[in-house]
Amino acid sequence: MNISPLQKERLQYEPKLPGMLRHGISAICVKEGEETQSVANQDQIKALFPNTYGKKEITFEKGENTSAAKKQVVGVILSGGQAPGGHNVVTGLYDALKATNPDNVLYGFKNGPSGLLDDDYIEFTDEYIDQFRNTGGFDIIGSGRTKLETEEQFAVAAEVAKKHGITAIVIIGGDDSNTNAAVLAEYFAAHETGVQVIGCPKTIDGDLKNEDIECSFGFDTATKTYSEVIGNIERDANSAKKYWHFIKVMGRSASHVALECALETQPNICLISEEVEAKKMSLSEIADYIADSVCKRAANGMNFGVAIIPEGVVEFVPEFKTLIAEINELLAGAKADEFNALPTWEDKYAFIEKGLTPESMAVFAILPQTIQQQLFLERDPHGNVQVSLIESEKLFSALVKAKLDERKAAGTYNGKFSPLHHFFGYEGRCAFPSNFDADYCYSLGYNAFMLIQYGYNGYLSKISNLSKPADEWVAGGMPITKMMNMERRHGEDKPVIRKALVELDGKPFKYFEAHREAWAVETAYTYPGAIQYYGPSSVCDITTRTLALEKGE
Ligand code: FBP
Repeated sequence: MNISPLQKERLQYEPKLPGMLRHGISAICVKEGEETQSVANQDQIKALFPNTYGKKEITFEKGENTSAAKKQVVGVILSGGQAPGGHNVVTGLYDALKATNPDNVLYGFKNGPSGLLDDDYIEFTDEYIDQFRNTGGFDIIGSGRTKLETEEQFAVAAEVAKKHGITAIVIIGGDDSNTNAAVLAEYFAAHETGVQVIGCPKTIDGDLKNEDIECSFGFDTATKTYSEVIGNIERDANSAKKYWHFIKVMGRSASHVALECALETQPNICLISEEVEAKKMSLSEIADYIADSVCKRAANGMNFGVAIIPEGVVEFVPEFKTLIAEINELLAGAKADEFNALPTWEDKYAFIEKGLTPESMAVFAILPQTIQQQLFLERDPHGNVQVSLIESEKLFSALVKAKLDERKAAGTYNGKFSPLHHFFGYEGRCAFPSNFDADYCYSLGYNAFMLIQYGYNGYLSKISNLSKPADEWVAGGMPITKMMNMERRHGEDKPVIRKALVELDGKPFKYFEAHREAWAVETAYTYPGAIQYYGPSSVCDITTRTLALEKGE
């Protein structure tokens, strides 16, 4: 196989484990902590998880390994969007499993949870796994978005597990996948299958975190990758001095990625969806906010700038949410055919005008025509508008342009506005994991096996103290039920891990808030440069600004 020089080097990199896991498998013992309670709705969660609720949190320590000698046959699944480091979770799991007993077996179910249901798997060997050490991507077994959530699916999973003598399943996924891991763990316990389930916290979006999980893996590498290119663009903007760059960054719902990139690069503007929602900002208010920065900078002779737009922002604009709901209603059922049969956009526009409330029509009317058409063309299988496909970077630059035209006409602005658009998302999801993610993920996988070996079920692999050097990291496990509360989802009350949105009273946002007024007017850009894999630890092993600020560093 032809591999790049960097990949060749990275295959040799030895990920760092937490100090307490460094003394060899035979010297890892368990320290049990307190019994746990769910973060809210304790009675309901306890009733739904009678076999797995209330278990103790645990940490691993140096000491005699007292786990039962038993052959382990483990299945691993990668679930959802790619996140750098996923391969290392698998290699860490494999190494701990083989170091414990060379006869242990690791299966990888292919293409996400559907691989388990379809009994589509590979058995890992040294030769196969060694090609993937410290590399990005999920191509080691593939990923998928099938949800494991119904009793029928659980019964199939139990059958497949029985067929192969599987003793444990490791699910590497986000908040939804780990919620489902907890439900599967409860099912296996209730049906006395003897199969354990362990989860690992993954997502570049950074929205699977709570008082136990300091961050999900992949967030570090993805945000460093985006920050590198945003910094490069800032430097280009400051060199050419002629473009305003509107940069959308991934993060389906929460704005952690946008905020971290802003902390790393100090752009002129960064929208935070959670703030937009809290302040009930309208599209027009957001456009004015950006236009103010454009005007102030133009007045100082700077007709250039950089604005970061979080992918999910439009869904946090209350009036836009209402508009989407009305459009979904307008095209429900047979009305979609009636609409699609109309020959011209003018006819369609008249249909829309008749169907929307005046308030929503006013919002619709200010959208650029390409976005208006996108709202009606790109629909999911249920006929709903696919908000994630809306090019919000273009939407906001068009709205800002309209504001600037008005200001020009009023004589309050006399600059030049040439916008350019970018979307950074997929570029960061499969990057070579940073040293942090390579170490963190390997530790998560290694630790997941220790949880299996000690018989835990329905636990999330937990590595904490992450802002410190790896030898000070703390390895252990937390019952997933501890992280759960009841939420209304698709018309039903469900037990779920709460999605962590950006906290407006949290330290990362507060830092940003304290500086953004200056950044909006000045050119205060910072250029993080590319991820460094080799060199001084002060450059290679640093984690995110978000984590450092959260830890008060
Ligand atoms: P996960 O929540 O599964 O980790 O995925 C998050 C994400 O990377 C988002 O940032 C993005 O909106 C979405 O996946 C894109 O999904 P897809 O890969 O299906 O296009």
